[in-house]
Amino acid sequence: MTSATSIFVLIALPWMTVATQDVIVGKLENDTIVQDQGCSNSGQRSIPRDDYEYYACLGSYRLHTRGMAWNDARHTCEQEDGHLAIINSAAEAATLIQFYRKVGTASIIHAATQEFVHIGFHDLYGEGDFVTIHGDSIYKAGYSNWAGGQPDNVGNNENCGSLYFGGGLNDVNCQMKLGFICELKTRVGFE
Ligand SMILES: [Ca+2]
Ligand SMILES: [Ca+2]
Repeated sequence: MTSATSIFVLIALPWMTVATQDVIVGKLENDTIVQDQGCSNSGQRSIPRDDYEYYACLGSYRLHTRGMAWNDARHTCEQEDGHLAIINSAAEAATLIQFYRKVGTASIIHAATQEFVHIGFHDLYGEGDFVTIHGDSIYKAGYSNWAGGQPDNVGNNENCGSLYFGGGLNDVNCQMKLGFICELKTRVGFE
């Protein structure tokens, strides 16, 4: 090896190493499985999508900003291999509210209001019997913090679930067009 070659290697190798790592990290983020780190449920996995935001130890979420009726929103999430978001803890609720605020209410269009969004619970089976779209009581699912005065079943016709921008659950008319939050269902043991 000539001295000129040695100098090239010394200068070029660190740069080449960083470049290679960049390519690998990009591929991991786009194509493969992310491993949760530092969670009590470490080892659970979630497969991210570019249009979903991933939160370690909780899941991946997307806030759809074009308003839809609750059942149309439910179908849209299913088409993305997800489901309307189900809240299993106060931590998950806080994260969704943080996410909602980050996207911003102003970005929600064609909606009756920007103050709340559809999520995955309802009382369509029995008035006042609020269950997740997977059929569990919301109390059993782990989060049932209603906004003040809710549920109020306005017009005896509020049977779908939503989450307030300011925090807390609200029952709403299922036909009301609202933004909505989808959640990927790829985490083993999580809804
Ligand atoms: Ca109701
Ligand atoms: Ca209500």
